[in-house]
Amino acid sequence: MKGIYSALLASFDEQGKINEQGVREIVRHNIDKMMVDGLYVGGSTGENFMLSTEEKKQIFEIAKDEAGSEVKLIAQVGSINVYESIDLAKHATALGYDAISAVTPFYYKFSFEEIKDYYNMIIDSVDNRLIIYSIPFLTGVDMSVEQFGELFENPKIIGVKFTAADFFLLERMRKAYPDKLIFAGFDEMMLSAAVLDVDGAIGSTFNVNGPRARQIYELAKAGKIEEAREIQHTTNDLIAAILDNGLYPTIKCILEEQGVHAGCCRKPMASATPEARIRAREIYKQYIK
Ligand code: NGF
Repeated sequence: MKGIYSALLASFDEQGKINEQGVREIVRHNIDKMMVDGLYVGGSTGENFMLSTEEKKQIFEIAKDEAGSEVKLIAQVGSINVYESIDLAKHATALGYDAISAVTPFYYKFSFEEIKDYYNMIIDSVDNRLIIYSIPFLTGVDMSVEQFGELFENPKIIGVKFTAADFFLLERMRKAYPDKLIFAGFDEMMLSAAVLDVDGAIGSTFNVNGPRARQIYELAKAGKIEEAREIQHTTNDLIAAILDNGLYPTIKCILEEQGVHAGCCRKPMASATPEARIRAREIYKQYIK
């Protein structure tokens, strides 16, 4: 399961309906052009938390149907409705997903015991493996190295997608759990995470910057830090420009520039304005074309 995974974007039409052909094109672009090792389906980048259960299942189905066994597939099934998560976990497992992942339950201030119960309920319902999705800046859920350790006591919980800038915690986790998979979640910090020996990375910008992401990761693993740093600098010029212009709408516009029908965002998330589209074209020409 190690390697570079694109956090898969979803494609919607102007009415907010899933554009199946667009999703298929995004999958193909990631496999054929970005050359990623896998896809993380139904994450933040997939605008998952704004979708109905049936729509989440549809995205899992389309991605699996298009990707087949060409790359590894991880289905993000987390929800504060744990019964929905279980339903999604069963669906993704039946489709043949290589692993499931679940964001820490959010909105309410759940205790650690409740969070642990949530993870065990989800993974114990399926014959599959689970990767914890930790993204404290969006969920407000911070866990300690010991708490991760308690979750890892379930052997079916095989790792974590670590979207945080806490490199002290990351280093402690790496040392404490050498056999668990740790995926870096912030693309702009990939070099630092790779130096700490993560097992891979999962990111939104890999949908348009996959080859550079792989270079950074592989150079860092080979100890070629200066070369990796140069590519991280260029990558971060790109990421800074994308963030400044609107993260997901800009990545979608950059894909559209390449003939991939990435479409609109799902409301209440706004799609790119005409000005943002023009800026996205400039970003594409400057950093990617
Ligand atoms: O989009 C976010 C939200 N984070 C992604 C990634 O961690 C999320 C990250 O690639 C993800 O993998 C998913 O669930 O879809 C950033 O977009 C990127 O580093 C730019 O900040 O924070």
